[in-house]
Amino acid sequence: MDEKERENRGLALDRRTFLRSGAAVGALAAGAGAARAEGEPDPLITEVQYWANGWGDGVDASPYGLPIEFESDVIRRNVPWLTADVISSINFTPIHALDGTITPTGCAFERHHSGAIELKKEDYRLMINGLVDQPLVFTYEDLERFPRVNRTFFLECAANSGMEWAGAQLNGVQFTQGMIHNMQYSGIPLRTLLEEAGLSNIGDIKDKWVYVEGADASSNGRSIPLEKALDDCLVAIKANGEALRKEHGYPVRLCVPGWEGNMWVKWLRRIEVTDQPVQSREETSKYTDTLADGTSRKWTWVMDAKSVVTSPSPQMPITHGKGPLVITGLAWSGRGAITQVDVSLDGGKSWKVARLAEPGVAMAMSRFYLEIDWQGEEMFLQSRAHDDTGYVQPTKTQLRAIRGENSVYHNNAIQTWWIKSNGEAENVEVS
Ligand SMILES: Nc1nc2c(c(=O)[nH]1)N[C@H]1C(S)=C(S)[C@@H](COP(=O)(O)O)O[C@H]1N2
Ligand SMILES: [Mo]
Repeated sequence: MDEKERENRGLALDRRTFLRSGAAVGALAAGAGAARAEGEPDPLITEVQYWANGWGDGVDASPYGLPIEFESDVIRRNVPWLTADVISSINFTPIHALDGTITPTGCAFERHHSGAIELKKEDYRLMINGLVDQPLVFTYEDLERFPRVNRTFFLECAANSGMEWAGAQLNGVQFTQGMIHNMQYSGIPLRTLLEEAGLSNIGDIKDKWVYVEGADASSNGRSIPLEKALDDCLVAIKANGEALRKEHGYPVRLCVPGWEGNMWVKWLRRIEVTDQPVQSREETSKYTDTLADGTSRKWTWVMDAKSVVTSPSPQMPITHGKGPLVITGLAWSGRGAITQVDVSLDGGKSWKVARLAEPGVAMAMSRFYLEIDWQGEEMFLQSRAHDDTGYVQPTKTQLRAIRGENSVYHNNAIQTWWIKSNGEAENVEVS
C-alpha cells in the first residue's frame, strides 16, 4: 500500500504522532513482554511489515482449512508407556490450549480397541433385532430420512485421570484430564429407531436392555438399560456440523449422554433388545472399579461431576509476570448441568465462586473463569464443580476413603496445580 492509497482509505497517519505517543505505547508493549527501551517506537506499528506489503494466500490455498502453523503444538498427544501399541490405543485432547466449550474435532481425543476402521456410507448397515416386533436393517440413507435433533454432549473415557489414583503423576492437564471431548451432535433419537422396530411385546421396560456393538473387530459391545436407550441416547451422523471423523466412528456413532465413553459405540452396527445384560468383556473385566478390599463395584455408568483448571497449568505456565491473571477451566457432570464452580488458590482452604461463561447445559461442558490480581505468590490452584442434583466434586482424600487406591476408572477428584512464583506449574496433591 503506497502513501496515496493510505490516504484514500483514511489510514494516513503522521509518523510524528507515533513518535510522540511512543512512551505510552512502549509502556503497554513492555507489559506484554516486548523488550524495548521506553520511548522507543515499536517497528510493528511504525514500519510497514511484509504481510502488509503484497498478496496473502488466495482463497483456494487450503480447500479444507487446518490451523495456522503457529498453532502446531495444539495437537493430540499420547503417553507412550500407557498402552502396548498404537493400535490398541488412546490419545489426549490438548484441553490446556483450548477455550470455550466445543472441542474442535481435529484435536479431540480418540480411543479405539482395534484401530480406527474405514467404513463407507454405502457399506453401512445398522441392524435392530432381539425383542422387537420387527427386526430392521437401516442404511445410512434410511437414517438421514428420520427427524433429527442437535445436542451438545461431553464424552469422557472412564479411564480419564486413571493414572492419578495413587498419586500425582503426569505433568499436564492434557494427560491428567484430556480423555474428554465435547461436541454438538446431529442425530436421530435412538427411541425413534427402536419404536420403528416396535416394542409392543416387551412388557416392563425396566428389566430390559439393549446390547450395542460396533463394526470394528473389537466390536466394543456394551449392554445399556432400555430405559436409558429410550430416554436420551442419540444415533449421531454429524459432529460439530460435519461428518464424524473416521476415528470418531464415521459414519455413525452412538451417544450415551453423561455415561462413560466406552458405551458410546463407534461405527455402530447392531442394537439387540434383550431381557438381560450380556456381561461382555467391556462391562466386566474392563471399566469396573476395584475397591479397597479387592471386590469390584458393578457398573458405574454415570460420569460424576468433575472440573479442572486448564490454565494456568503445567503446560500453560504464567509467562506475563505480575498483575491481571485469567484463571480458566472446564467443568462437566453426567448427572445434569453444572450450576457452580469454585476456585481455590490455597489448596482448598478457601474458595471463590468462579464465573460461568454460559449457563450450564445438562451433560455438556461448562467453561469457567476467575480473574485475579497475581502478585507472584505461590498458589495451590484447585477447582470444584457443583451440578444441579446438588452433587459436589470430591477431594482425592474423600474419594479414596470410599474407593481405596486400587481403582483405575472413574476418578473425578479435585486436581491441584502448584503454581510457583516464577509462574511454572506442577501436578501435586495436597492433604
Ligand atoms: N466400536 C468401538 N466403539 C468404541 C470404542 C472402540 O474401540 N470401538 N472405544 C470406546 C471407548 S473406550 C471410548 S472412551 C470412546 C472414545 O471415543 P472417541 O474415540 O470418539 O474419543 O469410544 C468408545 N466406543
Ligand atoms: Mo474409554
